[in-house]
Amino acid sequence: MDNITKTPAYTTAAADMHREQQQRLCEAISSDGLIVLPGYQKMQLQHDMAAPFWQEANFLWLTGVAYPGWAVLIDVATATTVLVRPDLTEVEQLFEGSLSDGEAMHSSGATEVISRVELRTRVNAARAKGQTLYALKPETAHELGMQPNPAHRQLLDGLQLSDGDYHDITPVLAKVRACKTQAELERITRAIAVSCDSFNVISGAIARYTSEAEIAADMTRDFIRAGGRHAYDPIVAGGVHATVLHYDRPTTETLRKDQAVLIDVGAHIDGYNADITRTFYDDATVDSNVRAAIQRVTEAQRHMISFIQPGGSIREFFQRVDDSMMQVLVDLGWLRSSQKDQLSRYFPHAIGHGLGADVHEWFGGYDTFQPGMVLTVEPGIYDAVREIGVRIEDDILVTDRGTENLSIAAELGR
Ligand SMILES: [Mn+2]
Repeated sequence: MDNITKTPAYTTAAADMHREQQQRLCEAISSDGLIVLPGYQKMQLQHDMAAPFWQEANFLWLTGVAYPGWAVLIDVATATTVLVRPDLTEVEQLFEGSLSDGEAMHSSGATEVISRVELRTRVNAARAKGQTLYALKPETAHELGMQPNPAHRQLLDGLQLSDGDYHDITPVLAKVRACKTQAELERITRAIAVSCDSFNVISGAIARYTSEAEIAADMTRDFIRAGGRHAYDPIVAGGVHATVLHYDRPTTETLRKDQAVLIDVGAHIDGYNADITRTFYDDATVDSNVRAAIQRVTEAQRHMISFIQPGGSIREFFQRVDDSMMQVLVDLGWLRSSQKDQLSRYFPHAIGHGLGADVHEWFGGYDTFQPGMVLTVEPGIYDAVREIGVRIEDDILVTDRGTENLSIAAELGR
C-alpha cells in the first residue's frame, strides 16, 4: 500500500473546469447560435445486460456528466449551459439509479436541467428565429468495423435536423480540446501518476510474476483502489503475444523467462486517461536478441521525444521518427538500409496520438505542436517469426519551452 502515491485532491473544482471548457468552445465558434450535443446511449452487451458505460468524450469534456442518455444545450453568445435529462422508466431507475438534476448542475456548471420535450421546444424556437444550430455530424462507418453509438443520429432525428440544418463543429471541438487547461492537466497527471505507481510495482518484481493474468490483475486492483478503471482493456502480452498490437486476453500460461512481457496499460480517473507501455524482461534469463531489441527501441524513443518542440512541424516529427525507426531496424539486422519501403512491416502503427478525455485524440488540425498538447510517443517493432514485440510509450506534454515527459516515473525496468 505504501508504495502507492497519495496525490492531492484537485485544486480546480469540476464545475469551474467544465465552465472554462464551455466558454473556450463558445469563443472558438465565430458566430452566435445554439450548440446541441448528446452524451452516449447505454448499449446492450447481452440480452438484459448493459455494456460497461463510457461517456462520449466531447460531452464528457463539456459537462463531466458520465451517465447515459443526457444531452447539453449551450447558447454561444452567453455561454449559458443547460443540461437535458434522459426520460428514464421506473424499471431503469430501480436497477441503475440516476443522476439528480442538482448533482448534474453541481458538476457541470449548468444553470438549468430540462426535459427532452423542452429541448425540442427550444430548438424549434431557435430555428424559427433563424438562429444557427451547431452539432456533431454522426459517424456512419468505422475502419475497424465497429457500429457507431446511435446517440448522435437519434438526437438529430428526434429534433428533425438533417445535414443542411446545422453546422458540424467536429473540427472546432477537436481543435479546442487539443490544448489542455491547467485543470485538465491536473487530472491527466493524476491518471498517469496512478498508472506509473502500478507499473513500478510490477517492474520491481517482474521475475516473480509467472503469468500475464497475474500482472493484469494487480494493475486492475491498483486502478480500482485509486477510484479509477482501465482506460482501455489492459494489454499484458508475453513473448509472441506482443506482436498482436491490441492483444487483450491475458492468460494464466507460464511466461517464458527468455522472453519479454509487453504491458500497455493506463488508468482512467475522473474523465481523463493515461496510456503507457513498457516492455519488461528478467535480465538474468532473457534472450540476447530480445534484450537488444528493447534497448534499441528505448534509446530511439528517448531521442524522438527530443524532436518535439512548441511550434515545431508535426509532419517533420513523423518524418524524423520514420528515419529513426529505420535505423533501429537496420542496427538490429531486421532490415537493410535499402529497404525503407518495408518499414511498416515491423513498425505498422502511428508513432502516437493526442491524449485527454479520449485515449486517442487528434492533434486538432494543427500543423505544429502547441503548448498544452499532450501526446503519446510510442515506437514499437513486432515480428511474429522472431517472437519479439517491443513497444515503449510515454505521455508527453508540450510546454512553452519544450516538453515534459509526464510518465517518466514509470521506470523502464528490466
Ligand atoms: Mn497509445
